[in-house]
Amino acid sequence: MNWLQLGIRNPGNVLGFILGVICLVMGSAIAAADEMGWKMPPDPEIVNFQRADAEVVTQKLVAPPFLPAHEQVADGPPKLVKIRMDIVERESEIAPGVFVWQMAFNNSVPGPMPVVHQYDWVELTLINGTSKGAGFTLNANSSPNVMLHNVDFHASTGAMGGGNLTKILPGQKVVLTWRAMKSGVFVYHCAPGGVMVPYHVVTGGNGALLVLPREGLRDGYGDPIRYDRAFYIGEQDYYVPKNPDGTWKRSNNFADQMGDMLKVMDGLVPTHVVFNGKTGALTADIRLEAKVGETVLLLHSQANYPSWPHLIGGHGDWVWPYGKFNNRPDEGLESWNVVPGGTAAAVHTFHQPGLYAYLNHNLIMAFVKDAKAYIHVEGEWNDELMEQTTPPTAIE
Ligand SMILES: [Cu+2]
Repeated sequence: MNWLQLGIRNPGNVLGFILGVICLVMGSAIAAADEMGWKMPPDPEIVNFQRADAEVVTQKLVAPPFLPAHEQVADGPPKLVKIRMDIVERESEIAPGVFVWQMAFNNSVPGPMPVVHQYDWVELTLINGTSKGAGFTLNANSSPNVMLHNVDFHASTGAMGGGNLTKILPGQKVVLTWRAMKSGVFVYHCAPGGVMVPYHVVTGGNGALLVLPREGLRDGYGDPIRYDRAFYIGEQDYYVPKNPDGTWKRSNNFADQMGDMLKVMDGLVPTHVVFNGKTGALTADIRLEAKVGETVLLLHSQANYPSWPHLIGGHGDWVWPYGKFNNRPDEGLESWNVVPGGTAAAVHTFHQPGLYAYLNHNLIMAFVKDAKAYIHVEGEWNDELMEQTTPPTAIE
């Protein structure tokens, strides 16, 4: 007896069978569309595009928390993006009365965030010192550089992330060209070798680079995400030595500071943890703003220590906990991870006006130290989302 004969004897069976087959086909079709629609297979024409054919553009880097002007979706085939970073050794007051000799890419801690698209090339000119056209003014108390520096790009592919190919002495420059094969936000940092690696990193020698997918960001359904603003938060742990009388120790230059700082680093407990180089950088010095209805992309890096970001009063609507956009983002998170030597990316669309704090939800890091930023949001309050339906009154 075949299924047709079975159906003739019992028409209900045939209907059930056909419905079952339709459901099975539709179910697998939906699953296939879902998978194909989310993971974008690389386009061989783009992957095999040659560097010699790439349009050459120069990107003017800016100091964080801001990003250089950029397209969210790549226009045309891969480009070669020229950037320049000057390394500055400088003394900076990271908290009232607390001074650290920093190594700062482009005179900024964290260093600037270059923005490229996946499969673009980055052509970096790295300068140990400052020369004409640097685009920034040095601190009054900066002195000429005394140490060797370089850069290791976590976004790059090749030995030491380019660290061996970029080692330069004070007064030297070098050019490194590499291709951005992975999308995401990636740490870069100075890595001269041995204990110099953590020393240069915890004195500010780090930043992050954004590699956008060519088609732009996608949410968990595969639909495009377009942000109205993007902020780069670079979290920094410091290990400042003290004098015998308990006051913070101050040194003469970047080399002179190292011995005592390494002893504090050996204890693994930071004396200071801040966003963007110094206490109050993103709560007082720089005012971050947004409007109700705007989507904000928050990019967070920590080159040496874990962090656990949280947006008070909002959420990570979509979060890439490792900051890598070819992984489907998590939805509606309250707090998430930044691993040492890593990043996280999150988007939030603001629905209410007010003051929002984006902070490390290890609250000691946020409030005893200063790992926090404020975002001032303007717009109309929505009572449906929140309302004080009874004001404070005396207990009866
Ligand atoms: Cu260095």
